[in-house]
Amino acid sequence: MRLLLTSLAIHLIYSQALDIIRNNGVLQIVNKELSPDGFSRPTVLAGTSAGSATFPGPLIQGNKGDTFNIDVVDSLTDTTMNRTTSIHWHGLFQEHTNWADGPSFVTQCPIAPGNSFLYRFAVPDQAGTYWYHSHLGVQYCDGLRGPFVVYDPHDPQAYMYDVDDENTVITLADWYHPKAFQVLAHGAAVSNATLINGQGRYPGGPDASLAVVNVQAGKRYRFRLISMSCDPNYLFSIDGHNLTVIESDGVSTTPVTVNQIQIYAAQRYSFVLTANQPVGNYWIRASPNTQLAGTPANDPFANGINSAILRYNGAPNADPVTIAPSSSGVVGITESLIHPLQNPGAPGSPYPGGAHVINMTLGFNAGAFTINNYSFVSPSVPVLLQILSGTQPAQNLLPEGSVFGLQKNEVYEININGGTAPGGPHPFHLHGHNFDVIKSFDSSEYNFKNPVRRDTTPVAAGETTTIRFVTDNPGPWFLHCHIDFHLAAGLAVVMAEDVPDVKSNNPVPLEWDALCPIYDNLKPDQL
Ligand SMILES: [Cu+2]
Repeated sequence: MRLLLTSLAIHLIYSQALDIIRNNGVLQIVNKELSPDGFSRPTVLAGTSAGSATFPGPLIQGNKGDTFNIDVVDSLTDTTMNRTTSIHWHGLFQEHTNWADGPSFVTQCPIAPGNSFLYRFAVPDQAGTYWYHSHLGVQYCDGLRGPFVVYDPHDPQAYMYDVDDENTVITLADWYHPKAFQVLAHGAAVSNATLINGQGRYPGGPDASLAVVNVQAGKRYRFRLISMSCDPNYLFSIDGHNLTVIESDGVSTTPVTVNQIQIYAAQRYSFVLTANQPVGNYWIRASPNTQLAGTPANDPFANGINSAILRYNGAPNADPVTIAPSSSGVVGITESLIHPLQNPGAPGSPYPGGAHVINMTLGFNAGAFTINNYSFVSPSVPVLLQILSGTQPAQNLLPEGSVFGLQKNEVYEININGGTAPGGPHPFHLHGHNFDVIKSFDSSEYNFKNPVRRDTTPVAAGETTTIRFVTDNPGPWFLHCHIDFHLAAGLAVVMAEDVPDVKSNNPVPLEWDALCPIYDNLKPDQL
């Protein structure tokens, strides 16, 4: 009996298997006390059932070509945080289902507590690493974030790896001890802990257990690295191992081998790691650009902070004693090194301005971020509902100054200059599309031939980032900084794409029509 209990306890401690939703399932959104770093706090979480809600949320998975049915059930009760919610499926195009994209007040009214909403969408032509998160206020910083992987049964790079499953997903997240609205009110955010696969430690805190990623010597692993960050970017590395990048944000890339990956909020990379080192334990490191509150000077990894463990089968159950590559030995990834494996090349003509040009400049004024001098404030009627109700042309859509009308089947070139906005680089994310980054934030070179193709790219102060995409997906699509505290402070616009065809292209379900009337009748303590 004693033996049985011991093995059970070990199982409970070391079993970190993610809950999995295969294509169809329920996502229960609940409040729960959680102490992933040894500090207990109230959170907002997703689970396949109310009792099993976790951080991060369940892994949603399926194959290229599949349809997904995710029933989001709002069971939130904590009146000190938002009780309404909505979920965005980051990186998925939502062709013909703009209504299922998720951002509150852009494509839907929030889901009310005690209610549910079925997100139903197809993924006909995408495969790779994605994630989902709340798209209401700063709710995802309180915990509502999870991984979403679309597998390609005919992956052209399958020959490069042996293992690709739920155990090869690596999530990075910033974790805060105060609630997100308190962090937001404080101004510049400094996280308390870095969680890798939902586990971590904070400076001065207890020795909470760290995430362990298991490998077997000789095998090749496709790790899917997801930044679920609300703010910091991370320098990610695994001691003693090279990382061969083969995907950026759901786009297969020609392989490029590095030993460190700088990953910005909401970005994803797949990398192949060959377990070719002596059997042992190796530090996995994720150092945030803004160090954790209380981090010892010059040691961002003291006592296992910002760390997890890569453990070979047969290695002792012990902390690694490995050393990070010296700064001179770092081989990092930049966007100039990343090229799409299939159909490379930007749309439009191969010179700056060889497309419909839109210029945007970021700014900051009286505590709010601005784009071309307008700070985004959520309209009371979602942009999609405004369009379906007949509001045209695009310049009549609210919020005033924050909606850009785009004509259909054209190539657009967006120049985003970081201007004087503080807190950068700002990782800009466009919903409904991938884009080609013909000029990255950290380079003066243009690339029209094979630029990185992705859905989130940084914009730095005083520098211009230039992206291109084709307007083949009618709908209002959010374009915003993915530092969630900056989005909440107005760093966003809406691209109203092909407004005349939005209605016929995006038939909405009756349940979508019901969201706003229900939401508009909520009492203050239900919002
Ligand atoms: Cu930002």
